[in-house]
Order: sequence, then structure tokens, then C-alpha cells
Amino acid sequence: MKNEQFAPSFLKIDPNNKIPALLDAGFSVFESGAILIYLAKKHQQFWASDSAERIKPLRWMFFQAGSQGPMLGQAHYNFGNSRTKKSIMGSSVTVKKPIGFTA
Ligand SMILES: N[C@@H](CCC(=O)N[C@@H](CS)C(=O)NCC(=O)O)C(=O)O
Repeated sequence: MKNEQFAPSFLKIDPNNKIPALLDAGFSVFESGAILIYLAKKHQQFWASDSAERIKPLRWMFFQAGSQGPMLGQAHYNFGNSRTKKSIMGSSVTVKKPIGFTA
């Protein structure tokens, strides 16, 4: 439903009004990284018992959540407003590299 995350009832699931978020048997989990860890641990998949192996995907998950995600969000917003390739080209390499811009 459009704008569902702004409904007062959704605040009980995610106090920040963001999606994704999930409600599992009355327990709320928000932030995509926390959701992935929650599901991996719950279903015992993608959660290696060896701590070094477990860290490998978490490195990329934190990179996405802390660097790429916010920067891509800004680039997408700027690109959406200006509709120019220049708005992407002015972004950092963190944004350009995963979407194929190298210059
Ligand atoms: N750090 C959050 C970002 C979530 C996020 O920004 N979600 C967007 C949709 S992809 C959203 O809910 N935007 C609505 C808003 O910011 O008001 C996560 O990884 O879950």
C-alpha cells in the first residue's frame, strides 16, 4: 500500500518509517542488515559457524548499508531530479563502480 510506512501502526514495526521491516510473531526487525542477520540466524543459513567465514558476507553487508546504500540513494534522487548522466558522473566512485560507470 502506498505510503504504508508512514501509518502510525507501522511506527511500532519501524520507528524510522523505513522499509524493509518485518514482524515475526510479534517481534519487529528493521534495517535491512539486521533483517538479513535475523533471518540467517533463525534459519541457520548463510551463517557460518567459523567466525572468519561469517564475517565475509557481513563486510559487504555493512559496506552496502553504510556506504553504497546511502550514496546510491542520493545519486538516484539527484538523477531523478535532473535526468542527466552528469549527476551520476559527479557522484563518488562508491556509486559509479557498481553500476558500471568508470570515468
Ligand atoms: N538503512 C535502511 C534504508 C531503508 C530505506 O531508506 N528505505 C527506503 C525505501 S528503499 C524508504 O523507506 N524510504 C522512505 C523514506 O525515507 O521516507 C535499510 O537498509 O533498511
